[in-house]
Amino acid sequence: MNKTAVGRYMTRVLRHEPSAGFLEVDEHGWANVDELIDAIRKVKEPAFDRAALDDVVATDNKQRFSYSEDGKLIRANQGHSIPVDVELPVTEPPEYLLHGTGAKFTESIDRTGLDRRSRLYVHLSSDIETARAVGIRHGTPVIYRVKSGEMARDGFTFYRSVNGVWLVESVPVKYLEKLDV
Ligand code: HQG
Repeated sequence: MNKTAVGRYMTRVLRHEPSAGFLEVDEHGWANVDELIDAIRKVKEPAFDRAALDDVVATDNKQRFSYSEDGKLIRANQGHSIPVDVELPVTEPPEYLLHGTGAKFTESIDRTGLDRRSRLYVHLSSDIETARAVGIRHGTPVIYRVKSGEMARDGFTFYRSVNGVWLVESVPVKYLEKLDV
């Protein structure tokens, strides 16, 4: 089984385009496990089953997916573009967080700050390796340091996903500084 391809397909249908998996996703991001397995069988892996899905969920390198307590539903932990509320806990952030991006975006970011683009939130990380890896996806990486503590004191709400990604609706320019890395 090509786990990476299945995982990519799952992020696409669970975060962005449920119709591509003939699925419905509820207001909290949950989709029916059996329907997802059927979709993966049709589109990617004819022999896919629950054990294979358990394996994809358990071994995903960013722990992108969770089951409901009864195991009948599944959702992406974060990263959606469709409007869902995955009931993330509001969490007090550390004094600083990081955002990795591509050099091609910095002129715009320096003018307008970070905004959520096609996703529901701006994604932030707490370590430099992750920020760099996120940035490299967009070309030459650039890392911003975000004054998250000051933002929280100014009333911004931060959420922490189960896999350690920090989320916030936007980051105005005054809370950003480019790191020399
Ligand atoms: C940039 C992956 C111009 C922003 C990763 C980013 C992450 C602006 C890009 C997760 C801007 C959006 C999210 C502005 C923001 N002007 N560019 N005003 N504001 N941008 O992919 O943060 O594998 O939607 O800097 O690991 O790169 O999907 O966000 O470069 O955790 O689980 O617009 O996706 O995780 O790109 O990545 P993305 P991201 P998964």
